[in-house]
Amino acid sequence: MGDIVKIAILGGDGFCGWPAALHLSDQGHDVVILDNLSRRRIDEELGTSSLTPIRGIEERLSAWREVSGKEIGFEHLDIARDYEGLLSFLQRFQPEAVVHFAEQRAAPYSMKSAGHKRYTVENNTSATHNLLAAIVESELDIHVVHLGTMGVYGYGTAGMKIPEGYLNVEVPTEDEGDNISQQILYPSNPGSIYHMTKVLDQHLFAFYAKNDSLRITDLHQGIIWGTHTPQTERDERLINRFDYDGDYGTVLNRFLMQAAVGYPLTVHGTGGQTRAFIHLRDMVRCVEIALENPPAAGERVKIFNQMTETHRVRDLANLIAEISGASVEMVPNPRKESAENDLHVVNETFLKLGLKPTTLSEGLLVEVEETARRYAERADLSKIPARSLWTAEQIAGEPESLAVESLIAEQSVDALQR
Ligand code: NAD
Ligand code: USQ
Repeated sequence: MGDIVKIAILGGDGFCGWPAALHLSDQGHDVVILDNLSRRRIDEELGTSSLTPIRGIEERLSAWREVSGKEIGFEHLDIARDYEGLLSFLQRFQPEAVVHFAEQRAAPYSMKSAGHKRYTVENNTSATHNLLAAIVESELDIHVVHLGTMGVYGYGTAGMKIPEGYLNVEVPTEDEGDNISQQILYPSNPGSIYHMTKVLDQHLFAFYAKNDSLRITDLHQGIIWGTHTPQTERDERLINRFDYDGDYGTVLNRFLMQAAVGYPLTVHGTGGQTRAFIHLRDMVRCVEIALENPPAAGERVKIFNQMTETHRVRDLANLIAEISGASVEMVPNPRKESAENDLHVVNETFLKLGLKPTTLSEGLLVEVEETARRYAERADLSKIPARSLWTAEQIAGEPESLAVESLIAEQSVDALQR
């Protein structure tokens, strides 16, 4: 982006939002973070914390000021529950763009109990809907860039590459030979309540783009790996979060952390699940590219597949075991998901717009593992196993201790909502 742009980062204290805010500020944009710090409270609820020693938001911001000479604003605001606060912020700051990261993003957390399901649906859909309604009420022209997920599609191929959001279909009419061609949203097939909220988001976006001509880009992102960006590395006080626990840790970073602390790599089921991945550094670059290429008013929602490569879980485990000497353990899959799947995805838009993918390399894997080793003494190994079970049958088959854990979890999420 050539010009200085006013950008609000919703969820800018999180794993993706923080490095994205630093990257955009580094480029000279006027950045304000909105966050209710719920992710930090969820760490308390789960009795876990980032492996890396993340600083409080105020210390983060003053460190950035000191290191870069640049100012990032901060508003402590709950986007899902404080509509008036959000509207008044938009009217005051008048951003040209909003990047929306502010949702509960862990599939296992969303499946822990009825309370966690309800919290995730209410938080995520209200956050998204409040934003859209507030933009309309403010009468401002704001480009919304939302972080969605590859998981809205499910992880099948249906014999074709998964397109970027829309599927061409031919509908037979009653007149023989007279078919109608149209594009529809690719059929959704979410695998968790969390992923399901991103499906609901898609429909909210489609409605507001059609009805109010809002300009919206939805980034269907794969699993992030890596932990640093050039900005977060500039000072230890700017360090990014590193989730490794069974609810929030994602597979590749978890395996690298497990290798670093000498814990067997926890492959769920057969490890035949194929998933899409993208490095954290490419994520911030993709957000920048999306901001530079907004849809026109009246155009339908732009959907980009934000991923650079696909890998099978057991192949990742074997690769990391080879590099690090870690052992691999096949554990019963706590989720309800296909034992094996192939995944082929179109990701041409970002490549055409200049993304140079940072693909999996031994050097980068070792870099993450070294970060994990540096902070290994902060790890609580009892938090590594994934304990969130997807179905009543799985829960019925578990020892009583886990059922009690689920009850305690239900009570603590109630406390979070209050
Ligand atoms: P995160 O949990 O680290 O960050 C989310 C941030 O949003 C947190 O700081 C949290 O406090 C804030 N937040 C949540 N609800 C809020 C509310 N109601 N009001 C204000 N702030 C709120 O998650 P992340 O890994 O940074 O993910 C960011 C986004 O990217 C999510 O929407 C997620 O679905 C998407 N995404 C993440 C990944 C990944 O691998 N991490 C992959 C694909 C998509
Ligand atoms: N898995 C293991 N062992 C582990 C952890 C995970 O085998 O120790 C497996 C899971 O069973 C699953 C796969 O690895 O098959 C991916 O799990 P994950 O926790 O890395 O990713 P997921 O739950 O899909 O969620 C993450 C982010 C979410 C984002 C999504 C992108 O938390 O916010 O939307 O990745 S995607 O997967 O493309 O839908």
